[in-house]
Order: sequence, then C-alpha cells, then structure tokens
Amino acid sequence: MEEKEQFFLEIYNLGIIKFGNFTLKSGMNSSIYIDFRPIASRPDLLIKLSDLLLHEVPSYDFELICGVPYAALPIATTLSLRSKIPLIIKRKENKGYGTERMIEGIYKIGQNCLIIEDVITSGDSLLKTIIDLEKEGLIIKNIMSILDREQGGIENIKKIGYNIRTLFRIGEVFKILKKKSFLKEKEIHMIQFFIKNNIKNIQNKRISYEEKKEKISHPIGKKLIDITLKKKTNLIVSADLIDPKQILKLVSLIGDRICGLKLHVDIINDFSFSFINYLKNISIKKNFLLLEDRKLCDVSSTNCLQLHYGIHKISSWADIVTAHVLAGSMSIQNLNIPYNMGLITISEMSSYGGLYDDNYIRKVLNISLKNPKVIGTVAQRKVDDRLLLFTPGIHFYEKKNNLGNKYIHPVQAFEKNKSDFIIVGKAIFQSENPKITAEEYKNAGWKAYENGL
Ligand code: 5BU
Repeated sequence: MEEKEQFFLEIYNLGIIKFGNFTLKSGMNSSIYIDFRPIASRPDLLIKLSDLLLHEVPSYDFELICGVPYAALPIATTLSLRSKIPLIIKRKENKGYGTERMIEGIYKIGQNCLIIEDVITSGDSLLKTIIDLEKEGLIIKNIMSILDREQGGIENIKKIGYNIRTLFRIGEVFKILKKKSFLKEKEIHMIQFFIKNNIKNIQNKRISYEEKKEKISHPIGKKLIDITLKKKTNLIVSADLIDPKQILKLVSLIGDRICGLKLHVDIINDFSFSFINYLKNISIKKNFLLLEDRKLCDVSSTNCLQLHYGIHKISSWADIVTAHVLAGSMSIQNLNIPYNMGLITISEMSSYGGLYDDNYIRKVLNISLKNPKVIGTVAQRKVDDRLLLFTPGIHFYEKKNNLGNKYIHPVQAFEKNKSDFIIVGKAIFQSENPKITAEEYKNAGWKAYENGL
C-alpha cells in the first residue's frame, strides 16, 4: 500500500487532478477533472506505473496489450516494453481511407488481450475498445484501469461479464490526499459534492422534471416542462407533411397528447400566415409548443436573417428553433431572438455515420451551456442536467431504415440517455390510427420517464 500511496502522491504532483468546472468526454459536467496525460513525459513514473500494473495482472495472464485511446497509449506501450508482451493499437476512429482497420499491429484470432484504461467513468469508451477487439476475434480476459471515478463504470463493465480491476479508486485517493494535507478547504467541499452526486449516478437515477425546471433558466424551457407535467406527456410529434391541411388534421388527432409539434416549415406547399396563425391558435388552445427544425448553420448575420425574414418569418411564430453550431459559438449569438423563444442546439444527430466525434459533441455542449438562449440539445447520450435533452429517431419496432436513419425505443432513450423529450415522426403520422399511436408513444414515454426516477 505504501508503494502505491507514494506513487499516487508523485503523480498528483504532476497536476493530474484539477478542480473547477469541466465538461467530460461523456458530455457530463464535473467539478473534478482527472488527466493522466502528463505521465507520458515522465518515463520514471511510467515505469513505476507499469510495474504496479504487472503486480496486479501477471504477464503470463495475457498475450497482447491494448490501451484505450489516447491517454492510455503511453501506459500500454511502457507495459509492453517492461513485460515484452506485444502491443496492439486501437484507432479512435476509422481512417476513412486505405485498409480502414480499427486495430493496428500483429495479432491472431483467439489471442488473449489485456486492455488498459486510464480513468474509468461510465465505461463507454472502454466498451467501444472491447467491441472493436472482439470483432477481430481477440479474447478479453483482463481489463485494468488506473483510476475509477466511482461513477458506475466498473460495475457497468462487470455487469456485462468482464473481469475488470482498478489500481486506485477516487474515494480512496481523496482520503490519501486529505490525510497528507494536500487539499484546500474548497477542494474538500468540491469532493464531498462530487461523491454525493456519484451516489445518484451509480444508482442510475435521472433527475425529475421538477428538479430540471429549477436548473433551466430560459422561460420557454420552463414552459415546456410545465406543459409536460400538466399533460403528462414528453412526446413531441414531428409533422413532416407537405400539405397544411394534413398537418391540421394530424394536430386535431394528437394535439391533446403532445407537449410540442415539430415542423419543417420549408417543406410545406402553399405556406401561408393564415395556416400558421391557425396552427398557433390550436397550439395555445391545446397547450403545446411549436418547434421549427430549421437547423440554422450559418454565420450569425445570415442565421439572423433566416430566423426573422423570408416568407416564413420563423421568429414571429415558433417557440423553439434548432441550430447547428458548426460555425462556432458566435454563430448563435446576437440573433435578436425574442425573449420567449428558445434554441435547441444539435450536438449529435440520430442518423448512421454522422461526422460528429466526442470532441465536437463536447464543444457543442459547452457552447450550449454558456448561451442563455439555448434550452437544450439533440444528442444520443446523457448530457448535463442544465440542458433539456431531445431525442429524435424513435420507433417501437424499427431499428434502422435504408435511408440512414437509426431508431431506438423510448425506453432506451430514457433509460440509457436520460432523455427528456422523444420526437416521433413517421411512426405516428404514417400509422393507420395516429390518435391511438400517439397515445401509445405518449404512455411509453411517460412510463419510461417515471421508471427512471
Ligand atoms: P422520423 O419520421 O421519426 O424519422 O422523423 C424524425 C424527425 O426528426 C425528422 O423531421 C428529422 O428531420 C428530425 N431529426 C432527426 O431525425 N434526427 C436528428 O438528429 C435531428 C432531427 Br436534429
């Protein structure tokens, strides 16, 4: 223990734990950030770390070593050099050219590979590595992580049958740091808060709409939650129809069952303000919001023109508008958005093969949290509690279609991603009885939400 403790204090002095406000790879916010990358510049510590790891998993127990990209790569490399066991490298993303291999190095089907992860949070990136190695026919008998943030990752991986161990646990290292008086008073408070939150995470609980309302500052975000609570529905129907009459007919059937109606106003033939005013009146009477899925994606001045002018004059009637932030944080600033209109950013779409990666998603979430007009985002993962999470690509039966759309069941959206709102299109408006189908999706969404509490 002494040796491990001593080692931890040495790496702590490299600044591997930071206190503040951070967005993690998963999109979650945290007051504590752990980064093992500085160790790469200290060969002496890399060697010590490898020896500690080899003490836990003796080298006769594996035939290959693979580090979860990228932070664990120098650690896995040192371990390979110390143990003389071959290293293989997992790519984070497909190169998109050449061999398109995800695993580089020399290996044979059936070989037993040790995986090294630096910090384990939810276990999601580790799982991606496991899947890619298994696809190549490799066997994962042992997984070692350096530090467990005690946020359920180890349990998640064990639950699906893998043997995973960790060198350090966050609770235990905090005790060491406190005992050795390495922590300031403020840092101790941050740690206590972090641990309290962790307990909730491990129990895999979501926060309620009431709690969420406290965290959302924008009036339209609060209004959407009020409607949801009052009507007991988190269902938004996407009325992707080109005929205004069909949209109005659909709304007359489903209006009582939804908290929002999403439009693509530019696909509507014969768009007119009499239609939109009529729809707006119904939305007030039936108590749901109008979302325009415009996906603004230009520089701020053009976004502004697209929002306020042209034949659709979106800002004059829509409660919520969607926007990409590919052009940067400024692109959704200074849009002169009315005070009672909110923005939904798009962090990650629901289609197959999207070009988003973890880094992009993290940046969009960061931009979203900093812009007071943003009420939430579209993503395929859990996001910070201060953002509402909207999930399109919902279907009871379909998993994908041949146009690149990917679908999940409402239960998955709420259980896995802790979604707040499901967006359903064709499954409802193309069904034989949209009224009954909408009722089914409404009930499924509400039950899935309640089950997660
Ligand atoms: P569907 O019929 O349930 O597939 O309709 C989904 C709607 O949501 C459709 O209007 C899409 O344009 C929209 N959408 C989506 O499918 N995926 C996304 O990531 C985003 C929007 Br953002």
